[in-house]
Amino acid sequence: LLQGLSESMKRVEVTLGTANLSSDFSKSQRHGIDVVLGAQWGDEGKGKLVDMLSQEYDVCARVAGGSNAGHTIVVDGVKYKFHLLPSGILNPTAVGLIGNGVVVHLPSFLKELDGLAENGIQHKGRVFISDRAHLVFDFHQDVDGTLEYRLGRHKIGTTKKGIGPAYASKISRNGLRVGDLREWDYFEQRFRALAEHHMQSYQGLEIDIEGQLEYYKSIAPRVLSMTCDTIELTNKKYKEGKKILVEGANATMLDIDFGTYPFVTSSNPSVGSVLTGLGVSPKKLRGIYGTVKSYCTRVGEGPFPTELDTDEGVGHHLANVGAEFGTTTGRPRRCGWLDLPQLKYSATINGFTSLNLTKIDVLTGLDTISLGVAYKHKGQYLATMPASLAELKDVEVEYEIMPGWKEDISQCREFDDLPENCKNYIHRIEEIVGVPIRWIGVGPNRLDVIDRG
Ligand code: 2SA
Ligand code: GDP
Ligand code: MG
Repeated sequence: LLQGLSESMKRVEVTLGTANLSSDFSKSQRHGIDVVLGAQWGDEGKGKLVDMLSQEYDVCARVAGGSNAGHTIVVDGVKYKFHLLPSGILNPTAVGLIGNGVVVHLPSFLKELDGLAENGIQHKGRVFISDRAHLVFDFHQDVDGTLEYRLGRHKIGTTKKGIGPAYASKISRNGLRVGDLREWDYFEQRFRALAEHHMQSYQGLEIDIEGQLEYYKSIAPRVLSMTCDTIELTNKKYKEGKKILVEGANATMLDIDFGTYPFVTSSNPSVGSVLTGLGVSPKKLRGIYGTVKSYCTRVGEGPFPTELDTDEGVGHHLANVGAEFGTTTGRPRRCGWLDLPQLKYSATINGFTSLNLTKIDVLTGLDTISLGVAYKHKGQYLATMPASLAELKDVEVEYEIMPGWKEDISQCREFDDLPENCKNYIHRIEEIVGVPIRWIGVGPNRLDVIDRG
């Protein structure tokens, strides 16, 4: 009996440990940089929040990752897909910054800019790229594919956009940066050395060095016209009282340090990258908005404790109603129930001031909704997210089962318009995670959102 009691007390501690909702200090008037981050495994709907918020911001910045990211925004039924550019660029008065922490594949960057122009979105003079941002070359993408191929059934499931190999060049100190294009001889010499190094390291890899150099020489003037010291620019804008929004890419569980290593990306998509990828002091941060899908998805390999089979039942419902396909690669996303031990871990790391709960409309029609509230391993409750993949693969998730709702909620614009069972689900998440849910997404369109202000 005593053992049972102590187990259930532990369970209460694990699930309700942070039941007091911390206040959202970002609502205060203090001037500061606001940040939108992914709280799960990505694709939570960060782009949509950034697009909504950006209407009130002067600067929107990307700070980490590269063209692996994919943000879909729907405005008046028109879909926009962003990979390298900040989604906030849709605000015609906002400036878009690509910070020093981003790795940039220039052909993709220029293509995305041209795509904007084709859609009638004027970007001249509004896009700036850091001279310190590292370059992703085509051969980095080839190497990404080769490494995945070599791993066979142990592959990471990368987007093959060359992200890992480009960050590897950066860390190995033989990478090239956007600003290197300013001094052609230096660029050429370092490019030749980097290309040779890769050809020596990967048998069979062929790089058309002369063709690549010719291409980079030809685009250099266009790229350099948008290149600047974004550290200086950001801090100057901050000083002038301009409103700055950071658009996180990927998500905390894909973080190279905090995620399910090695099934992660090669950057820090959590809050730290705002400092290292933009060059601002932590004292300047204000709102840290964690974006959370009302269920969980993951694209690529790696452990996923609350995963469901997407061929049938609820998993099939989530994948289909939620249209869960990768924005960059079109791959089907894996789906499962909302995982609160994971979300609490993410909230601890990032210090979310409020949450943006998206896609709750996708849960409409389910008879019951399961909420993952605790992890157990070998019969014992776990207080933290295990670092060991073997342990994480083996965790048993304890669920609370809540009644669902059938009413169409897509037109709801006030919290009180939502069905009682939907409100209970939201309240339970807040109670367990201890962070207020400010935004609730009820559809993909810009206006399909409840803002509890
Ligand atoms: P990479 O390419 O080296 O960063 O891949 C390493 C892991 O990171 C995952 N990853 C992502 N997960 C979710 N969304 C991402 N962006 C696209 C999207 C993905 C797509 O918005 O849908 O289209 O497939 C993204 N980018 C990287 C990846 O799956 C690996 O697990
Ligand atoms: P991101 O990478 O976090 O920006 O997210 P993605 O754009 O990759 O994936 C999120 C998808 O969900 C996009 O297709 C959005 O249009 C869509 N979406 C965002 N919020 C909502 C919502 O509240 N309801 C529904 N049904 N779709 C949403
Ligand atoms: Mg995405």
